[in-house]
Amino acid sequence: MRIDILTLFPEIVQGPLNHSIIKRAVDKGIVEICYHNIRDYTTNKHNKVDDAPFGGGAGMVMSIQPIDDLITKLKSEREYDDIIYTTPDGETLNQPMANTISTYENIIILCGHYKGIDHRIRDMFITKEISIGDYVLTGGELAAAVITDSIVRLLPGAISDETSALSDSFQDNLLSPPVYTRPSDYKGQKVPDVLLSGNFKEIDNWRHQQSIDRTKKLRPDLFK
Ligand code: 6GU
Repeated sequence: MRIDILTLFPEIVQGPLNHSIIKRAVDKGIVEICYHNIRDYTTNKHNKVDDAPFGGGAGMVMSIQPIDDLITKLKSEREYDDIIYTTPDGETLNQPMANTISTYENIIILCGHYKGIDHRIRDMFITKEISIGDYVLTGGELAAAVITDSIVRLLPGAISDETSALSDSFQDNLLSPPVYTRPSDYKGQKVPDVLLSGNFKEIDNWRHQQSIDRTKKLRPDLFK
């Protein structure tokens, strides 16, 4: 898979993705993540990439020209399955969305910043608009990192234990059961006996019941 990320602040997106499982997936060649600085594409002689909104009002709007040139160049080089724009008014990211996007070959993620992008870019190019929740961030960069993380960890080979991604919270609309590791007794706080029993059928049953109980209690909206 190839992910092209278009942003005025590449460092913000790169930071969270340059560690752990996602970094390893990049190093193994499972995914290619290409960062593009929109400022490199402006034809403005002062390197400007934004301007005041027509009609007035506070804040700046990202200009159409550099984004148009960058997306047009990328589209001339390969076909994209989706061109995503990160925005608080998009569809809220969830696990089924991440699952679907993880099956794609090439995607673009365009990060909004300031007041957003000139709306004509959305009309011309954007095929999907994604928000990561009902709160406002300074820009779409952290959202792009979240979306990318949720996709890349699902790619075959990204997580060493193949079954691990499928048993995540949300994959079956159930939260994960509690987990423990050594020591089994820490200052008198003990791990549930069943996990030390060696009886794997009982352990499976216990974990499943814990998932159901925790989902009912913590996320009744997920429980159907
Ligand atoms: Cl995608 N962008 C911004 N700026 N804020 C957000 C968001 C995106 N998702 C939730 N809040």
